Amino acid sequence: MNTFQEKVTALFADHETLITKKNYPLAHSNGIYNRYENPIVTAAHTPVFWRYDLDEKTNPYLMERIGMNAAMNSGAIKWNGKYVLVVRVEGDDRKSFFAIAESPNGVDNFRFWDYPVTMPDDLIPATNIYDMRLTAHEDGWIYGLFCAERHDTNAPVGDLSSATATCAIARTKDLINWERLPDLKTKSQQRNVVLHPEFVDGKYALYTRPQDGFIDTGSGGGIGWALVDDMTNAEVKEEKIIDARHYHTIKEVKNGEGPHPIKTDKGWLHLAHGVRGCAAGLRYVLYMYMTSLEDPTKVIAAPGGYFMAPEGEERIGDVSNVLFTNGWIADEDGKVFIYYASSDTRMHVATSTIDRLVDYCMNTPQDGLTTTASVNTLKKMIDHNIKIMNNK
Ligand code: M1P
Repeated sequence: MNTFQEKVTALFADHETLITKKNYPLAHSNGIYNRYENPIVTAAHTPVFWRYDLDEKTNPYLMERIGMNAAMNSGAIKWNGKYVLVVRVEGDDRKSFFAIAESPNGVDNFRFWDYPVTMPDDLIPATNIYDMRLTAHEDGWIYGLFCAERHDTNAPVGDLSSATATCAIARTKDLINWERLPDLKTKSQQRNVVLHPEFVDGKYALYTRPQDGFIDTGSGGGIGWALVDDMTNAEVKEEKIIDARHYHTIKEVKNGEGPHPIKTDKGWLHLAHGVRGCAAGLRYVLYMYMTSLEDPTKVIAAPGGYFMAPEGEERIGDVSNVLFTNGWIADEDGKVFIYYASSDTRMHVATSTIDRLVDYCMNTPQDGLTTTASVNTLKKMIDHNIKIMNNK
């Protein structure tokens, strides 16, 4: 029989083995990006001392006292030379909180900081907060925009499920001390709101996602755009849809901006999620688009279909059939680390380059919105390729 101390030592050793496991790109790639063998952050990556009381007097059976259920939808930023994720950790109690995990290389060895983020409350405290998008804005602050969820006070008595979604705003200079600013004022509910990294016409620019209800976007037509004067009292007065939803596409039911777009010499590169309904429920996939440098509200490239969809183990989890992203990092050399969560359960990375992603956006055929259009697009490529194959 192992002693208490031996069991503690084994727990730490197993944890260390897990978080230091090397991660390699999968052999197969579609030429656009590389997936990796292992998830990069999971609930099991959270420190042992978050989950176990290590005192034999108060925990003689060495039981897990505070269970962690998931490590998912993470904001990302390169910080002091490290690849840093603001992970949405969800406890067994269904409450999400933010915690920072950093890696020296962006693909493995993600290690959580000792303490989770202490996020100050807004005037009306939220029940749950999640899905932070990080923006190092040209004003010098790092902003974190995230969803604040509260019980809907207008719900009928006994309805303990209806909730409201609001965009919460905080800012920091060191990722440790966060200043909470008032929640975004808008006419509708909002989730997936993202701050553009540059001023536009001297104002802060937001990607929004107006929604009629907590789940249903309803009349909210897609990803919106709004200019606000001041992030310390942000209010959306006018909002226009820049990336609309369409019938029978991967973003028929809803869509939402992922991380803030990356600036390239060809335009702003966007990563987003699109949702459609099917007999198995909602299916979340990732897609891309580009907007103009001169007018960031103008879409200049819209590759048809999805960029990434759940595969293998990614398909299964707390909310199955979901890929979601709210973080990516572009290195100086053009390498891009795409951080995505699968099925509201675990975090993964895929790597690509700015050049490849721009090529993907500019040269993938658009969705023609009908079968006839899709078949015509396919036939064009076949004609072209048959000519090439015959000339060999
Ligand atoms: O469960 C899938 C996702 O559902 C929501 O995304 P959206 O607002 O687009 O519907 C969010 O709750 C997100 O956290 C979650 O991953």
